[in-house]
Amino acid sequence: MGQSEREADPPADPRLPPGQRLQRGWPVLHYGPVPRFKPLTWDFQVFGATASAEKHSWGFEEFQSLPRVTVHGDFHCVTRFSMLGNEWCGVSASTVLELVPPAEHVTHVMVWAEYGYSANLSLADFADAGTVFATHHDGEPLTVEHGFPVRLVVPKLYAWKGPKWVRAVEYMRADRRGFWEERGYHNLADPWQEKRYSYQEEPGDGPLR
Ligand SMILES: Nc1nc2c(c(=O)[nH]1)N[C@H]1C(S)=C(S)[C@@H](COP(=O)(O)O)O[C@H]1N2
Ligand SMILES: [Mo]
Repeated sequence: MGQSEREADPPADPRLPPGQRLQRGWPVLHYGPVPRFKPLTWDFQVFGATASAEKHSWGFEEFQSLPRVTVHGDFHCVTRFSMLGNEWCGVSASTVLELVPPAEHVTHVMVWAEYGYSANLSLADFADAGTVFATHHDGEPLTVEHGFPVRLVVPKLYAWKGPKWVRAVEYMRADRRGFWEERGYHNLADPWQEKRYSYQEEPGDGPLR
């Protein structure tokens, strides 16, 4: 087929970061098994360097009754698919910071999920208005495969920074690598700068491996 017979490609959506393509439908992607939800023992802990030096914990009903927000955000997996314009409803990370203030000198958080999955974030990325502990996507409760009852979403970063099946947040006075950050992914995960892999890191981008 000659070049002239081909339709020109439609212009790329400006919301797509470099190297990403649009995904229709919502794939399920994670490492390991899907955890079973146990409502009686489920809790959401905030621990580490809290201002009170105490660990804080919400039960399932308590967490569900925290103030809620709706945010719109894109979703970029480092394996190169993106979903645009998602609506997430849940508890803003900034609400967690208000209700359980971090101690002075906290610079990073680790978000922990079932089975020890974790992702580290700078306090600034965690406090971003788009960062939400989501319980609903596009008006529907999350399915268990997508993280029910609670997952984090950080729309401005690659999606591995958003653990499904979240159980805890740890306040930290220094950065530490999470699950994928220890296994070759970039500490910072900025999709607009294609910070995908740890070999791209520059001094200061993350703690030593
Ligand atoms: N607990 C947990 N959360 C996780 C992961 C995981 O392996 N375990 N994978 C991450 C990655 S790489 C992506 S792209 C998204 C995928 O979310 P989805 O399955 O809802 O599309 O979940 C993120 N959260
Ligand atoms: Mo991913």
